[in-house]
Amino acid sequence: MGKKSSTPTSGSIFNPKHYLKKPQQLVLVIFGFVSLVLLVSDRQSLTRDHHEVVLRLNNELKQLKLQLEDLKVRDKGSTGLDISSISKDGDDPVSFERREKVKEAMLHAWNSYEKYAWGQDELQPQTKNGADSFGGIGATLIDSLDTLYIMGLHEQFQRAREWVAHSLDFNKDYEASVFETTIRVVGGLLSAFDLSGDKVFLEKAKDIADRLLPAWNTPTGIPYNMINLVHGNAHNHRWAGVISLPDYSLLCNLFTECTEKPAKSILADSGTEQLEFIALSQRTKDPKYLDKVEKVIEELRKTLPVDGLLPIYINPHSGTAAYSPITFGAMGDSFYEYLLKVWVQGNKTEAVKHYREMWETSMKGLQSLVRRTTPSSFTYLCEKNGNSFSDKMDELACFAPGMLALGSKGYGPGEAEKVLSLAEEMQHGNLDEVTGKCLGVCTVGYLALAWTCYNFYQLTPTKLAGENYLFRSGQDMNVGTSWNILRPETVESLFYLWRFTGNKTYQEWGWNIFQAFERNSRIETGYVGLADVNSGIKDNKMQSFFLAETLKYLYLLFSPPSVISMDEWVFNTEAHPLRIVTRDLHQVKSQAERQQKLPTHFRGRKEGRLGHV
Ligand code: DMJ
Repeated sequence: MGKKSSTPTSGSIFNPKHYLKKPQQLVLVIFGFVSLVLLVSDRQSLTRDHHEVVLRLNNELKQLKLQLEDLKVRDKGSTGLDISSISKDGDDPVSFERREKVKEAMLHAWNSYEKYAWGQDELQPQTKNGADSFGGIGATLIDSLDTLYIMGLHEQFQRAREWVAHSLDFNKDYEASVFETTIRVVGGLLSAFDLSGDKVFLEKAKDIADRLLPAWNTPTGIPYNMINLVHGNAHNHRWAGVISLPDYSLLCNLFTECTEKPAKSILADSGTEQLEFIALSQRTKDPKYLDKVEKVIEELRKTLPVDGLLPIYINPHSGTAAYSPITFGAMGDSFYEYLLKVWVQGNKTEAVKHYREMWETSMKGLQSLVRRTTPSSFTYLCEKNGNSFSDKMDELACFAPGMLALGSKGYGPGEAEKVLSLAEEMQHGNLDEVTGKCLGVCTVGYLALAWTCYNFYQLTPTKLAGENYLFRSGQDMNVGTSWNILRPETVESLFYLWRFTGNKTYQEWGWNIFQAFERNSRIETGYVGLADVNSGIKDNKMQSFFLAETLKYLYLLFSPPSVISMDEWVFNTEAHPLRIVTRDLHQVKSQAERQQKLPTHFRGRKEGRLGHV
């Protein structure tokens, strides 16, 4: 078969000579060509217009959904929560007496703050003055608002409210930590708003959040962790991720190259703003806060390994993790906590299902870090760096038993028990009902994290826990860093475990810890930490989280479960309760799109598992 010639013949319509003979046809061709050009360009501009309309409608739809969510919040909380009218079913005289003691401790802490450090960030009780360690934005005052409200300390709450309304000024030329400012200040103000219904708290929350927002303007959307509250220029802690030795800031001062290498974003600092910013979008009806923080999770989800564990340093320019430790302690902890809590905050719907999936994946990773001591078989969580493990656990990681208890509700029966038993103490052997101590024959020992955390306290002379513990074969555990700065994580977990199991042993443990704080940390002018839990030497700082968290969780540990019900509230990582607001399915489309891009180990998992939640 011969090929057709591709050269135009003189009669062909592609040969220009053809049109010399038939000019009418040339006119027709030109007319056709011009029409075609007009049609194509018209279609392009139609598509563009259409795209803009779709974008606008999508935005309006988002705003309407947020208005709907806001109406739900208003419906429940416009007049605030009347704490005094909450049913006290299940209360008992011992618990009543104990929570009154905790309330008295809060009053002592608060009165000292009012007297010596009013409006400043933290009280220094020994020197009887204040310190502005967060830029001078009243961190202790804001962190305390909801605790005062929940304890029914109305006059104190009212005085604090007046200060927020008339004296709180965020216009400070200060390099603030995005994480600390979010969890303490945005969270504290939003919680005060949810509890009281007073709009002044919402306005102030919006003011500070707007100042923090530029921190998320990075190539990946993973935020820088520091920002100037006036100028909005953001950057990372200069020591973060540039060296991987224990005392980062000290070493960075010694080695000048620290400043020259680009610092990384910290996992916990970047993944612990979701609850607050989602809540803010719901309450202001402005999606911009939610958009920023959800983008971070989308980004981290792309690189989440099969075991769900991410190293503590992430490059905000590429989204990739830098070689650095994996831990449930400092700098890792609340990233995992928020994966679960955003799912709870959204009322466990389809729209937030991916958070639960990521959390479940990382809980598999958590189980790979579980170790036991010898000879007493205390359960602990080790840390990991590449392929090597280090037998160290921070007291900070003691939030994990509480998180496991909260998350156990979303599992099917078999898995729920397994996860809860990792959190709880196991009643093997002959135990004292009140103290949980072995009464002679305890052949199996104790197998769970909460028991270990409680023993972080019980094993020291002051009965207060050190900052971290080291585990050596044959020696169980020893205090590593020996200070105690009034941290809340263990009592936080005891609170969750008591709420979810009803086992009063957790109240006893909490009471013992409270008494140790009273004995060691209470002085005439407030509460201080200990520089050393072995000698009992005191420091000079009353941390704002002592009022926000430690005392609040202790108070709730001795209150009936109806006070801040877990069905209606979710606590941020600074113990500020935020109302649960059902997330609608408006995000399902983008979620489905995201699903396409996911590694296969995430696809098609657990369909239906969330069905029985
Ligand atoms: C608090 O600010 C928060 O609980 C945070 O998640 C961890 N550190 C302190 C308390 O120890």
